[in-house]
Amino acid sequence: MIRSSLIFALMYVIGTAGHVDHGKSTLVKTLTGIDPDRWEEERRREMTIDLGFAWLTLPSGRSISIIDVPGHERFIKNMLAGVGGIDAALLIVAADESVMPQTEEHLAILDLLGVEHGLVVLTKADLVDEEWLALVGDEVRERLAGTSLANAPQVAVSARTGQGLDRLLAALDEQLDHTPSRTQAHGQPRLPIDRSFTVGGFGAVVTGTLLDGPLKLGDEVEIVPKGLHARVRGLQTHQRKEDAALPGTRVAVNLAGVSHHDLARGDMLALPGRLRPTDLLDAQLRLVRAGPRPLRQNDRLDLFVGAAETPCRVTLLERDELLPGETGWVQLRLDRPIAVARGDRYILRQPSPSQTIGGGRVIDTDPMRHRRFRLEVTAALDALARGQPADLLLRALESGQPQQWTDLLKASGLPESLAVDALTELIGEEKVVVLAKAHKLTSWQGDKVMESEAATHPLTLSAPHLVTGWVISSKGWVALAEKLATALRGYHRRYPLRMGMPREELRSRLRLAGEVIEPVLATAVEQGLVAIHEASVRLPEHAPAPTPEQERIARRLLGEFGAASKLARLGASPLRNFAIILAAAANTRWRCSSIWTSVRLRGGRGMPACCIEQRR
Ligand SMILES: Nc1nc2c(ncn2[C@@H]2O[C@H](COP(=O)(O)OP(=O)(O)O)[C@@H](O)[C@H]2O)c(=O)[nH]1
Ligand SMILES: [Mg+2]
Repeated sequence: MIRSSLIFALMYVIGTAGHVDHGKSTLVKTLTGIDPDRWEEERRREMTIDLGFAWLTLPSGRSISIIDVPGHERFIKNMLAGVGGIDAALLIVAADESVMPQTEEHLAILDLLGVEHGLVVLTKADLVDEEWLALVGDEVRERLAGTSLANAPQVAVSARTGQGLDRLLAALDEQLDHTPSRTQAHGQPRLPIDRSFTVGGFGAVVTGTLLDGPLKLGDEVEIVPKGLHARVRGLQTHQRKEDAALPGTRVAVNLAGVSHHDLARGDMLALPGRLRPTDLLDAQLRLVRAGPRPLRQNDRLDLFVGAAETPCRVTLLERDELLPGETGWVQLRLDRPIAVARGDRYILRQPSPSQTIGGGRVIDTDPMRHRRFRLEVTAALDALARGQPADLLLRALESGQPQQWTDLLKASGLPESLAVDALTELIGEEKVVVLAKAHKLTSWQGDKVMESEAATHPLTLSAPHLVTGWVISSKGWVALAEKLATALRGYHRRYPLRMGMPREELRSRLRLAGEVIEPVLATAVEQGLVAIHEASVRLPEHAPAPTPEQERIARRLLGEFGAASKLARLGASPLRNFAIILAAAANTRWRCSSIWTSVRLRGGRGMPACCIEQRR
């Protein structure tokens, strides 16, 4: 039966961590009834080699997945493939042995991955007395100080006697009350594949912790970096069929159109074309405090990110060497392209002797090859680390707009390629408007030309197009357009006989810089907000006409000159023009010096005319 996954529930993925033989797998089996040691060899050797998966419902009704990891240092790669997508950790320390090397290494990894939620579980409590247990608790607390798990509560349990198990579940529930769920993420789904196998009659199945967005039955997907295409034929979470899987949950995906022989741990399942593989990364790197040695320029290390791993070389961008505990900007040059996204956490290990060196956050997945010791490079990375490129760009824009693209680029501190991508994204989301090119205005003579020019507005962005361009946030544009309309409306009310407001007057009224009024007007024309006639700007619906008051004055003047009856014979149109001229004279700034009731021009028909002078 297909359960509707629209029934919304927050889900969490919990990972175990800790030294080999400290009771991780036993605890998972005791809590869930599921033996996480799946392989015959694991059961025979009583040792976890690969990742194990189990699930349970907490007292609160919350559903959690548990990833059980191997503790033995030889299998740390498998541990890293599973720990990438967890929300919280159970750091497991056997009460009879206390902190051991892989307790430390797993803790360092959780810290580098930024896992802030979790519990310390002191297992095998049945083997020690209270006093000893307290000593172990103190030692663990000391080791946790300064790490992301510094505030993790401790619970003592025994899988053998059942002691503390209820308290453990309650404490976990309480931790998750404060742990953000990723279930509601609405980005593009991606699944770092941690297992691939075949199920008789169904074909390829891959599993992983789904990230960033929901995956649906029938979705077309791509396997990155291999470039294989497939279709989602089946979805399961906790062995239940679903028609959609939510991010932040463990998912098994049955794929049509691809063989499981072509798939492996470390591949990424994503929507087609959404994730480009990369072999060059910009990243923030922190070295573990207890690291073995300084990191030097061009050192060779192993990179672990998501479920993927590859050898790489490290370019230290601002230092000659980085000491244990220090943080710096690096560029990672990968031996093989992998699928990775901005913001992903990663781990670096040295191959021999095998040891975790450091890790951090990926900042740019499509950087240029940087030269070292460049201030502009590290400044751009600093900016990127502070936020998403689109947010940074919008923030920089809103600090003063409209802004010329080249200035905005500088103000945002972003590398150009990222900034152009961010701008394209913002335009797509209708959050930013690129103002039309000003030069169009000069060629505009009348409304017809304006319309045809408007149709040539560039639909695609390129950096050269932007170089001289002006940009404004959509909010800023709406406000500016409103000010523009208000200014024109007021002007038309005061001077109904004038064609429009002089551009220069409008510019100073709107407090715009000299060079920006033209692009603003060009855009307003394109959007049909204003029309332009020579040097004046008007609302499109405005046509010069006397007010009733002006009409009245004009008629009175005509009457006073005793010409009304004669003029009337010239027809409505000239009379109206003449009335307008007279009415203009009635305005404060002008006066009529002489009026001719009929002027014959080059032998044409008689026209009413007058001479208007500015008042002194
Ligand atoms: N006395 C006692 N032994 C335990 C307890 N939990 C696990 N063990 C034993 O410790 C050994 C290692 O356990 P296991 O779960 O495989 O450790 P892992 O390597 O951390 O997964 C096994 O022989 C377990 O039976 C416990 O609470 N009390
Ligand atoms: Mg185990």
